[in-house]
Amino acid sequence: MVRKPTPDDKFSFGLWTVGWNAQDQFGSNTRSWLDPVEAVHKLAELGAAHVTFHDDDVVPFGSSDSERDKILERFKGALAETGITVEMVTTNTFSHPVFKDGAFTSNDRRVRRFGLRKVLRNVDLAADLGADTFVMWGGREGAEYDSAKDLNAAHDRYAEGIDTVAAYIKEKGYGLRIALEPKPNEPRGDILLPTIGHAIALISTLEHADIVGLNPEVGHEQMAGLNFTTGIAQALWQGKLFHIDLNGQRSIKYDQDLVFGHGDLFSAFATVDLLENGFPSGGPRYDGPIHFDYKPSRTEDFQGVWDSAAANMSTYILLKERALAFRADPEVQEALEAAGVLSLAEPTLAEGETVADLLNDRSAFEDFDADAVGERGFGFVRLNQLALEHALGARG
Ligand code: ASC
Ligand code: MN
Ligand code: MN
Ligand code: MN
Repeated sequence: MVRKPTPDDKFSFGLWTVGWNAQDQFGSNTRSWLDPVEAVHKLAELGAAHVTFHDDDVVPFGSSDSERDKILERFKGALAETGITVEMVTTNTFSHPVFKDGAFTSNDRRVRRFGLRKVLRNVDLAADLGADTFVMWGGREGAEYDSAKDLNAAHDRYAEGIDTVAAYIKEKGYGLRIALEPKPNEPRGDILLPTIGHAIALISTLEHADIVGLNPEVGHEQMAGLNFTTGIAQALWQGKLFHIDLNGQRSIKYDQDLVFGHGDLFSAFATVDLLENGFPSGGPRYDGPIHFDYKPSRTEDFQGVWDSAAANMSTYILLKERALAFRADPEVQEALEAAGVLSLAEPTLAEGETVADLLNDRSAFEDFDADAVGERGFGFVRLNQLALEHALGARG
């Protein structure tokens, strides 16, 4: 039996996840609309602590101000009744036809200005609800055709848009940080900021880079054939892992948004190990919410929706137990030592040593026996097997 999640687990769900009506490219919806108020109650029962949403998930696009106020009042009532809080808010700048060529990078300036206004209005709501993070997934910022976009100007406009929102957050004194969410493709043929690395590079050019970081999604990196854990490790190292989207993906194909662990399970183990145990020799830690961005498969009815929501949390709890046991195992500590994992934290030059000192150190080069040192075995396979046996629950 897996223990039941509690709010201390900091589990969080997008309302668009359990609320997805399962319409896809090839078929109409297999489930009906889910009232966000019902979703909040159900997620609270299951043990979640937070919800997140796109503006349009709660307030339908085009609602009048008075309709919006009424809907939000009712929504806030559900939050108050359940104790669920909103830790992140994001903006839908991808569904309406007006955004078919993007929002911040649309070739139509009127759309860029409308997109910015939609985002800024939602920043106010995020602050009002006490969220910490404002996610930007630029799903339509991209192209199908290389001739369709001036890519120099597109990066200028993307940076301009993000900096404008960041400046607004600072001007208003909101306690919000922006988290960009990379994705390589789908719904556009190619999306700008396709991976964690691309996004970090753009952030470094921003005027307000200090409050802009990342919201990496497991499946989005894996769609690009990349190692998600390696990606978030670099984001952590650079102080940019502001938020996370956990889900499952089975190799390079369309965005599956499976339950966490239902894709590459052993990679999910490594992700939880990093989130819960940190780096082997210390370093920056993630302490934000454990946010799931998955889609209950189209085959599921509402029972399946709630089973799948619970499955994300159960998988995380199980992997966390296994990851803690892995690091606590003396045999693993010994294997880490033998593999040199812990010695990587030692700087390559000694304290105070200069390049000239290194050049004068004959033991480092002239007298260095590369052939002898080249014979060393690192024992990584043994270490990996220990990880696998822990992941499978075969050890302690
Ligand atoms: C988001 C986010 C995504 C997309 C997608 C919309 O806010 O994190 O990955 O929107 O879930 O379907
Ligand atoms: Mn996805
Ligand atoms: Mn996501
Ligand atoms: Mn998604």
